[in-house]
Amino acid sequence: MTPQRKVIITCAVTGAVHTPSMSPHLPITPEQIAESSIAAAEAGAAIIHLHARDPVTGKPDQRPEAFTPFLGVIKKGCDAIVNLTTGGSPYMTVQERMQPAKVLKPEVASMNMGTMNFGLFPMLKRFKEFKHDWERPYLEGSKDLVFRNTFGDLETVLAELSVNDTRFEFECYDTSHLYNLAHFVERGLVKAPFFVQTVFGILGGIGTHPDDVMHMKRTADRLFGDDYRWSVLGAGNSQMKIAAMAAAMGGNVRVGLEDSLWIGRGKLATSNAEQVRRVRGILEGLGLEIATPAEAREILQLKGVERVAF
Ligand code: KMH
Ligand code: ZN
Repeated sequence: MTPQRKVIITCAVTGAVHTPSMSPHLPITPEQIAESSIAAAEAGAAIIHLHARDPVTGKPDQRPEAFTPFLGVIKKGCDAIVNLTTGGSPYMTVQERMQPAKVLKPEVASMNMGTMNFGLFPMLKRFKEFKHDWERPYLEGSKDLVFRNTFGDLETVLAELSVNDTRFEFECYDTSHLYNLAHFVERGLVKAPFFVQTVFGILGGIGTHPDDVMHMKRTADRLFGDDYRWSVLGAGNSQMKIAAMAAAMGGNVRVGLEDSLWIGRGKLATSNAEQVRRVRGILEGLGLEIATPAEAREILQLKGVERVAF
């Protein structure tokens, strides 16, 4: 990994892991998603990772039309890089999951690098009351859920999005996912510099121990050398610890309410911007500088905002 002079902060503003009853601060409507994204960008996030939800029920919605109402507002309101999910929710098909990025041609789209279990059900221990019918079965159902990302699926996503020069946030939840990525690099389907988001603390993926972080970094260093740019995402209460650890080793960081609802022990974050400000404080405390969107575009060699389709 080439250590960078500046650190890229990604903010994942709503996601599909948490449900509306878990926090009144989780952005749901297009207005809330747009407002929260712009505030996160103003706080220092260079990349905004986006999912969409039904404005009434808060259920993940992967129709491109669900994204367009907030994308225009975000584009007008800040110069942050928009990163669209192709993960959607683990309940959706890959074809469904790919549609927003295919139609809207963002600078960056996420890509989940392997089939895995994706256990959301442990959250039922903490959250017991739900406002919407879909929330409890959504969490319970994850016991028997397979988050499908076969080699065929990955090939399809790579092929169909690369034609638009969309680049990827390669989400790697375990060491095998790094090897899957290495396979596509070897076949010439992924070009340097590529952005590797190592994900810690999802039940079904690697844990959150410092040894886990080191192991993912060492493996990525060995497989990719200087060809990759490293970022980390710690789920739940590991978010800031993992960000600090990786930043101290030259990595980039991702925060946001998609990954954690918290800002301290038992204390809900009141906004995405609050988490961005917190991680920014950690980074600056370590003597690191924050990358602007323009600098992040250069580091990741992105096509530029003028070439998106929204
Ligand atoms: N929710 C994160 C653990 C995606 O959108 O492609 C991973 C994620 C997946 O962001
Ligand atoms: Zn996501």
